[in-house]
Amino acid sequence: MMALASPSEIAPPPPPVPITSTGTGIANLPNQRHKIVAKNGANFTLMVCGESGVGKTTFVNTLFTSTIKEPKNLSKRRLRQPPPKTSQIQITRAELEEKMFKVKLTVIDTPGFGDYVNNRHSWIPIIDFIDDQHEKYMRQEQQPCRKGAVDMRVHACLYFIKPTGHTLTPLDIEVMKKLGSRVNLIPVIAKADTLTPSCLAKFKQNIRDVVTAQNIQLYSCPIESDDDSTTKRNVNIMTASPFAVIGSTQDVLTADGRKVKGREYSWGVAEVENDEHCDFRKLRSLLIRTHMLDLITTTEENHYENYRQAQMETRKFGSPRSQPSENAKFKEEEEVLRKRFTEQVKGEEARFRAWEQQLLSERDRLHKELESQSDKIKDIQSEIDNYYYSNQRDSPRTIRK
Ligand SMILES: Nc1nc2c(ncn2[C@@H]2O[C@H](COP(=O)(O)OP(=O)(O)OP(=O)(O)O)[C@@H](O)[C@H]2O)c(=O)[nH]1
Ligand SMILES: [Mg+2]
Repeated sequence: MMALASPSEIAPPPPPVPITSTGTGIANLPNQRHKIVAKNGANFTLMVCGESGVGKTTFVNTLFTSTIKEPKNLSKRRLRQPPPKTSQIQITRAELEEKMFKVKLTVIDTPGFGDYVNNRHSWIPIIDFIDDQHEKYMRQEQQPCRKGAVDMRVHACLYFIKPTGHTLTPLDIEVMKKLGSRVNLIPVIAKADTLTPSCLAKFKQNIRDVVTAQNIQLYSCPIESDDDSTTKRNVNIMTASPFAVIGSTQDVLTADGRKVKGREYSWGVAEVENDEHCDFRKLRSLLIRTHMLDLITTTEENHYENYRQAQMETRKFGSPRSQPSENAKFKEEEEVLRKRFTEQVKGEEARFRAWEQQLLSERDRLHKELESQSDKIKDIQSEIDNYYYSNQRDSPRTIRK
């Protein structure tokens, strides 16, 4: 059951931390890598997905308003009201710059799934989109001139989990498995302000257990570092996963007079950028400060490479390659057909076995019948024999013979 956190369960907030467009800390990237990437600037693409109405668009807007002054496509008016339902994939771009280091940030907001009659296929366009970007990049790479190549491969995908307080749903498990094998998947608990701290801690543990049991592949960042404080910070960030977030673009006034982004309740304010209230700051830090480069590198070296290799294998053996947009759909249909076929075969096998069993018991019955009939015949035969024997003994004719 969802329960509002009571004021007694929310710890007093730490002092406010100002976030500005130059406060993203990208220049803290390890020096050599920083130099390499800084030459051209980096492209970083983030995707959000999850069930309908879980707070994805609000989160994207919160991330932008707390990080960048004026993101493209994001008017002030749009930020004042709750976002309308997202009906198609929506792309917002912004540029982050710090100490001459540029990052072109692209955020992909996706329509929520789970509210259709047919849930099974409503997330397929998201998987298609991810595969499509790998495919487009691979084709561009094969061209003689690769200048101006467009790269929208997804470097991190935030999967929003409904704050039910229970565990992952079968739909979550199914979609997370598909995503985890394609992108750096980061689980996020939406609307953390609707759960009490103890309920949230239990929920996080339940999710971790299911992720392990179901073998769901999540992004795991390198934790060890030469510098102890960095290692400590990395441990601190990763132990927070799944990241609980509160989304809000509204400025509200706290009891102690601070103006913060948050959600107002009769008992107080749930603050977006308060580590005691949620993990928003940890998640933002992982994405655009501490692990952005690792997310980009692992996408290139693991996920893109897996896709490229799989495609090359398919082509090598000469089977006609389908478009990635068809792949997921095709695979899905193939899976359904395979399941149906297996079920039919199983059904037929069971029917055959029952029939075989029936025949065997009929055979046994007939054997027994045959045995009893032959016993009867034997009895009759011996009766006849006895009869003849006694008759022959008593007959004078027989004696004469
Ligand atoms: N309590 C609470 N409500 C939230 C939070 N984030 C968003 N909401 C509310 O949840 C509702 C849905 O938010 P959206 O951001 O549109 O959700 P969405 O996942 O983008 O929805 P779709 O586009 O339909 O998939 C809105 O009324 C938001 O104000 C949160 O952190 N806490
Ligand atoms: Mg939306």
